[in-house]
Amino acid sequence: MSRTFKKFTPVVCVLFFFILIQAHGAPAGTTNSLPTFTGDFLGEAPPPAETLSLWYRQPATNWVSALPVGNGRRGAMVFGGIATEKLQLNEDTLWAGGPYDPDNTNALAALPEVRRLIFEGKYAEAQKLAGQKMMAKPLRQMPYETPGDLYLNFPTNAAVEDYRRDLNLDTAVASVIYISGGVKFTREIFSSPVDQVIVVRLTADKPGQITFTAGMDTPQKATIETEGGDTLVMGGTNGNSRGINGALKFQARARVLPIHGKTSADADKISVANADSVTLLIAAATSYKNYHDVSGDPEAITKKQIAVASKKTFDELLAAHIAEHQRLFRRVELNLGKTEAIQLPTDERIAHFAGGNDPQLAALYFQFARYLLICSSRPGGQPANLQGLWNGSMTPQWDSKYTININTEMNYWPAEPGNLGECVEPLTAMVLDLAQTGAHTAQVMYGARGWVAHHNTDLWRATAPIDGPQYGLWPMGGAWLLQNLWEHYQFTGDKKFLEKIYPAMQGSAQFFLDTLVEEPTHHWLVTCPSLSPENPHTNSVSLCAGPTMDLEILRDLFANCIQASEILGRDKKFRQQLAVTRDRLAPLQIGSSGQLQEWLEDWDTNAPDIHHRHVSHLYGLFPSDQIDFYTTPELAAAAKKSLEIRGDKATGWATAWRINLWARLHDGDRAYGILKFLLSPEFTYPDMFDSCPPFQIDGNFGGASGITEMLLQSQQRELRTPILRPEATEGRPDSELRILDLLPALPKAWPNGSVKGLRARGGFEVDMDWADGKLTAATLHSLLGNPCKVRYGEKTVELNLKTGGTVHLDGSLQSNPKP
Ligand code: FUC
Repeated sequence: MSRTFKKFTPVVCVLFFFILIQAHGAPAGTTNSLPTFTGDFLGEAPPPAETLSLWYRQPATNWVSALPVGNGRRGAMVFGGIATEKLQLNEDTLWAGGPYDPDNTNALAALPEVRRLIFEGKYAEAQKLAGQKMMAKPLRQMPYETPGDLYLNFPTNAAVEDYRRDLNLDTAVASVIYISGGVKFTREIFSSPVDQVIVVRLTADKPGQITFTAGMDTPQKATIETEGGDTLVMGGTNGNSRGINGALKFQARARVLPIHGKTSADADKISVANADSVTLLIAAATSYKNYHDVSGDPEAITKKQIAVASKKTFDELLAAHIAEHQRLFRRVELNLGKTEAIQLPTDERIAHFAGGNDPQLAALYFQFARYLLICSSRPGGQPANLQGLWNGSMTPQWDSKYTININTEMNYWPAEPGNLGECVEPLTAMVLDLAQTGAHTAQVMYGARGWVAHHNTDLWRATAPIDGPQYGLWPMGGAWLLQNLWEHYQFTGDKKFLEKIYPAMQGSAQFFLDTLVEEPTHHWLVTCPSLSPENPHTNSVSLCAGPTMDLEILRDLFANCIQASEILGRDKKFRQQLAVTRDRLAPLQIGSSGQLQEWLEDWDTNAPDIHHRHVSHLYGLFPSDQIDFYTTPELAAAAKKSLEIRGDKATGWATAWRINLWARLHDGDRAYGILKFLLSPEFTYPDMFDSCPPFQIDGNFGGASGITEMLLQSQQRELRTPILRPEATEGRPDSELRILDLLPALPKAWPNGSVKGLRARGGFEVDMDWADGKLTAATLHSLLGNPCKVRYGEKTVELNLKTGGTVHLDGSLQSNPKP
C-alpha cells in the first residue's frame, strides 16, 4: 500500500498556491500538524564543552532556528523537538524543471537598435525594447526544492529537564540532550561526506527507553511507503516550473536499525518500541547526472548507499565522518578572546552582540561560515546556492538559485583565505558547464564567439538574461565567476587547474572582444547594453553602456587571460589583441562629489537610490585589487567617498561586502562597526544564518571574508616585469612579488588574539599572534617557494623561502629562529 499524492483539482490547486505564497520568503519546512509538546521545560542545561558550538535551551520553533548539517550534497535542518524530531531534508540536485534552452532568438535583431537608443541617451526606450525582445524564455529560471521531511514522533508529555540542542562545528554533529521521566535521552545527527548518508542516532542512559514512530512528508509529486519492514521510501518526480516540465526522478530512503525492542511497519510509517538505541540512515538522490543528462537511477544510488552504510557500526560511521570534516575544518584556528558571554546560548549572544563584549561570537561566526562551506560545497556536488544547501520550500525566495551578479561570488570569498580551496571545485565545474551553455547564448543572442552568462543561473546552467532587463541584461556573470577561479590559482599556483579553466577564460574574453563597442564621446570601448547591478540611474531605468564594474571585471579578465596564456605558453596573438583592447577600455573616473563614478556619466549623486545595496563599482577595491590603499591613493579616497555616500547598512550580504571594503581601506574600527550590525538579530537569525532578509547564506560567507580581510591581505603585488607586455616571453615564470599585509585592519575591539592557518596569495600559510593591538609574532609557511614581502604597518621585509620552508618573525618582522 502507498500514500499517493492525489491529482490536483482546480480548488485544491488554488489552495496549494495560497499555501505556497504563505511560505514564500519564510521557508517553513513541509510537515504540518505534528504533535506538539505541552509539558514543562525545567532546569538550565550548561553550555557544551566545545566552545565552537551553536547551542540553545529550547527546540527550534521555526526554520531559521533549526540547525544545518550537510555533506556537500545531502543536508538536513534539525529542529530538536520533544514530541517530534523533524529533519527537513535537501538533496542538491533536486531542482524543478529539466534541461531547457531559454535563449531568445529575437535578441540578435534587436541588439543594434537597443545600442543605438542607449548611445542616444534614450535609456527608457532601450530598456523597453530589450524587455520585449532580449529576455529569456521563460523569463525566470528553475527553483531549488526540498524533497520533504523525515519526522520521528515520540510518546511523551512528561516534563523535560536540562534540555539542550547544539551544533558542534568541530565535529559537524548536531545533538539534542534532555532528561525526561528520569531518563537522559541523546540524539546525534550528522551528514557523512564519507558514506553519503545522514545518520541519526537515538540513545538513552537506561535500556528499553527508545520508542517512536518514523514517517515522511513531502510537497512533491511523490509516494511514501515502507519497504522490508525497516525502511521508509519517498519516491517521485520533481516539480514543473514556468512551463518547464519536471524531468527528474528522486528518491529518499530512511532505514531504521534498532538495538533490541520491537519494530513494526505499516503502509507509510515505521514504529519502534522499547529499543535500547536506534540508528537511522537516510539517503537521497535524483536522476540528475549533468545539465543535459537526467538518466541517473536514484533508487539504485540510495539503496546502495544505505546497504554499504548499514554494514558499518555507528561508531565507524561517526569516526570516518569526523576525520573527514576535521581534515578541512581544523586547518584554521581563530582566537579573538573569550568573555563570560560564552556561557550564554547562541540566540542570546546574537541579541547582545552589538552592545556587549563577546569577541568569541565573531570567531564563532567566522568558523560557522567555514563549516557551512564545507557542508554545502564539496567536490562532485553542486556549488553553494543562495541558501547553501538548505531550503525547506518549493518556492524559496529568488528560487534559492545562483545569483551571479554578487551572491554566488560572495559565497566563495572566504574559501581561499579560509584554507578551503577544495570547496571551490563545484563552482569550477559549474563555470565549465556555463562556458558550454553560454556559448549558445553568445551565438544566438549576440552573434558572438565565446560564451556569456548574465545575472543568474540554475541547475540547468541557463545563461540568458532573466527577470527583466533592468536586472538581467548584464553580460558579466560568467566573467566575474572566472575571477573566483583565478583566485584559486593565485592561492594555489596549481598549473593543472589553470590549464583546466583557461579555455573558459579565453572563451569569456573572446565574447567581449566580439561585443565591446566604442562609445561616441571618448571613443572608449564599453559593454552595451549593460547595467550597474540592479541600480537604476534614473527612475526604474538601469540599462546603460559601460558601467564601471563591467570595465573593472574586464580589466581583470583580460589581464588574467594574458598572464595565463603566458604561463601556459599559448595564444600569443590572442594575448596581444587582449592587451591592445584592454588599453582602450573606459577608465575609472572620479565624479563631482569626489566619489568613484558608478557609471560612464556622473549620475551618482542624482541617482534615485544613493544608498543602494549593491556597491558594484567598488569591485575594484574588493574583491579586485585595482584600487589600492597604497598604490592608488586617489582612487582609494574616491572609493571611500562612494562608500560613505552609500552608508553602512544594507541587506545582509551588502552589509557584509561593506566590511570587506572598509578592511581594504585599512579602517578596522569601521569594518568592525558594520560587523556589529551584521551579527545582530536584524541580519542574523537565531541559528546564525544570515538574513538578507530572508535567509541568504552569502552574508555568512561575506562576513567571514571580511574578518579575514581585517587580519590578513595579500592582493597587492609588485611586478618585477610588467604583466601586460604583448611581447612577453612564452612560459615565463611568475614575475610577481606578493605583499602580505599582516593585521591591516585590526579593530580596537580585538586587542589580543591569534590566528593559525590563513592562506595568502602566492602560496603561503600564515599564523599570527597579537597583544595590546600589536603584532607579537608571525609564522609563514611557504607552499610554493615564491618570494614575498611581509608588511606590518610601516615595516616591510622581503623573504625568499623554499617550498616547505617556514620563517618565524617577531613583532618588528625580525626573523626569530626560536619563537
Ligand atoms: C540580488 C540582490 C538581492 C538578492 C538577490 C538574490 O538580486 O540585489 O538583494 O540578494 O540577488
